[in-house]
Amino acid sequence: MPANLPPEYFKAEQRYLQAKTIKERIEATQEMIRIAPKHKGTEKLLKVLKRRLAKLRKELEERERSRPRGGRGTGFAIKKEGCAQVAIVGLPNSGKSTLLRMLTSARPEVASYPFTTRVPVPGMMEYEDVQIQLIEIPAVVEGSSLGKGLGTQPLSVARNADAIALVIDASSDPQPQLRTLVEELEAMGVRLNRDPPKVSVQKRQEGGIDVIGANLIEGGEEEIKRVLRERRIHNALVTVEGRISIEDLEEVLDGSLVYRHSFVILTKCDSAEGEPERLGPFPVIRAIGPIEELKRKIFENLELIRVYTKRPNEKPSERPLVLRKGSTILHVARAIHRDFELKLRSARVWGSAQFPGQRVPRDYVLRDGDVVELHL
Ligand SMILES: Nc1nc2c(ncn2[C@@H]2O[C@H](COP(=O)(O)OP(=O)(O)OP(=O)(O)O)[C@@H](O)[C@H]2O)c(=O)[nH]1
Ligand SMILES: [Mg+2]
Repeated sequence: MPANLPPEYFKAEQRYLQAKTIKERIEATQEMIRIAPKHKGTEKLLKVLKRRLAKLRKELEERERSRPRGGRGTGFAIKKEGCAQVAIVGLPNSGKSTLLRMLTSARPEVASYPFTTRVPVPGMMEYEDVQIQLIEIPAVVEGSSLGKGLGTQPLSVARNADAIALVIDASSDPQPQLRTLVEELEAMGVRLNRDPPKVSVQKRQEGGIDVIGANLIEGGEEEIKRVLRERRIHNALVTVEGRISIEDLEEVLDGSLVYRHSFVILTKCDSAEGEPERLGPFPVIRAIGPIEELKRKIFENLELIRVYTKRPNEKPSERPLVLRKGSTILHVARAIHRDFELKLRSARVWGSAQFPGQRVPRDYVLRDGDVVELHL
């Protein structure tokens, strides 16, 4: 425990220990994070507190979701429509509403003062034959995850979305804007463009704790067992498939993290020059030029594909199945009906195949626009 924590920190800790409700525990933890000095010596402490915060928020979210109707929900969640829900997240005045107006028929107010948009605003982006739901999230500022600005609710809507568009104003330095957005989302347990740690934990009735691939985790088998026992897990099979840290394992066990695909949309490009192609791990789309082109880039960056199914000697379906990039014939079968996966004998593909109607194996990876005929 670092020795240089101020007395108020311990008072907040006391409040945490005596808290009776999740909300009180969240508030006390936020207070502890706010008070703790930020330097190398407190890095670990802050990490633990932030993880605790994310876990408490998840508990609260789950409790509110399971509450019967008429109870006081967050009142903020937005029903998913279309084939993907994309949250538009940015600092105040970054041009989120302007973007939403360009891409959808939603009409949020645009104004030059901050926090014009105060509740999430959904709109449907129609691109060729698909519909993508965009939601403008009320502005995020440094400390939103601790309740500053419009608080944590907007960020929890973003957490629920399928993908996140980070809106960056090109007329000022992109890096600090990006840092704030990523840090606030991280504090809410949202990891952007990162793969989940390659570890699985299967609880079981007996047999103690077995670990496969213990050498891939720092501290090895002993550390893994300690972390599991701390959480009262005494019987489990742990499979580690890639190099991970003990913190990764703790996060998997706490189940408080979500992993989301994300990209940057640069706004106000009219008043800036030489914007980058990428910002760190994020591809960059410039919000300039023909709208249809902008929609295409957004669709491409969602890493989705459209697949049209057909029956023998018939025309392909008009509405596509929308699947993740990398999906195979088997995913198509599964998306149509669970039975199809078992009954599938062969398949033919038009589009990406070497010749039209080529027979392909079940693990054939499809591309956007492919036509698929399944034979059962
Ligand atoms: N020059 C220029 N100004 C823009 C552009 N997009 C938005 N603006 C201006 O930036 C200001 C804020 O735009 P909004 O679209 O309301 O921004 P917002 O991110 O929704 O703002 P909040 O909802 O308050 O967080 C307005 O004065 C807009 O006219 C752009 O592409 N170029
Ligand atoms: Mg707005």
